[in-house]
Amino acid sequence: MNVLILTGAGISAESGIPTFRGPDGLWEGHRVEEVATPEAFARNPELVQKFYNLRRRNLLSPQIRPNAAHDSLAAFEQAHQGDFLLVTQNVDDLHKRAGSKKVIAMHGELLKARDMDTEEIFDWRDDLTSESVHPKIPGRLGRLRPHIVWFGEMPMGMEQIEAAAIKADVFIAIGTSGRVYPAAGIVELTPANCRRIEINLDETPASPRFNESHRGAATELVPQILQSLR
Ligand code: BV8
Repeated sequence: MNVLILTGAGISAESGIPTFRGPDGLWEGHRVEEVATPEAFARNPELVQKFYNLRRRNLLSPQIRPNAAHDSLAAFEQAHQGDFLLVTQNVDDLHKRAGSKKVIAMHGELLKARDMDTEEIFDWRDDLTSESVHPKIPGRLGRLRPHIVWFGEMPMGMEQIEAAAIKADVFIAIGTSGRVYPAAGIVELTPANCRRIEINLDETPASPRFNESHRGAATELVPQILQSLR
């Protein structure tokens, strides 16, 4: 049984990381679509770097930890015989910290930085500023950006994601509002006989595309539904 999982901000909400489009979905009065763009970064790099520096610091604070939904996905992958792929839209590292191995962070990773010219990618846990120095070239200053996929940029791993979608027997979308493409379109790529399951607190624009929509919190429903697949 080939299993494909797609997670969104809702799976990290109970770990204390705010979602994008909930009541607290604004950042300093900006919608994520306004700040997370190459244009915003070109126009006001300090504002965009600050947006990510604050989120990176928050992610690294001790009270932010994987929750039962992250943990149950890692345990399921460990025990699963067939193909398994976990695609996340989240830029936090909670799936990796929970022990998930086959993870594609299709919108990038908050704890990585990328050189804007050489495209080199580095682990990065500090603030990123215009003074940040290339880890291997001491004289190279201010050419580092967050390794994040902004609106208008191509998500990571799309070929691998599409290859997994077309042969999925089970597709589970967890804690995503189904508003951002191409992530929200992955469900459409799964075969007609694929069991499509949505786990979300609320109805979403994508709900009609699923065979089963389970309403409730990820920490409660994800362990239950994964258990039923064993
Ligand atoms: C691209 C990184 C083209 C930044 C993000 C059609 C096709 C293709 C593109 C488009 C299209 N139509 C429009 C577009 C453009 C755009 C787009 O989709 N715009 C939207 C707003 C309409 N897409 C893009 O720009 C993408 N790129 O298309 O490139 C291209 C083609 C060729 C060559 C070059 C380029 C890039 C999109 C990626 C943008 N980056 N993130 C950052 O994180 O700062 S997107 C951002 O939104 C986050 O990654 C986030 O993950 C993502 C989606 O949000 P969700 O994860 O779903 O979170 P949300 O808050 O919305 O919802 C949370 C859900 O959880 C809710 O439903 C809630 O009910 C639920 N929940 C809450 N608590 C719980 C819970 N559920 C269970 N338990 C709980 N406890």
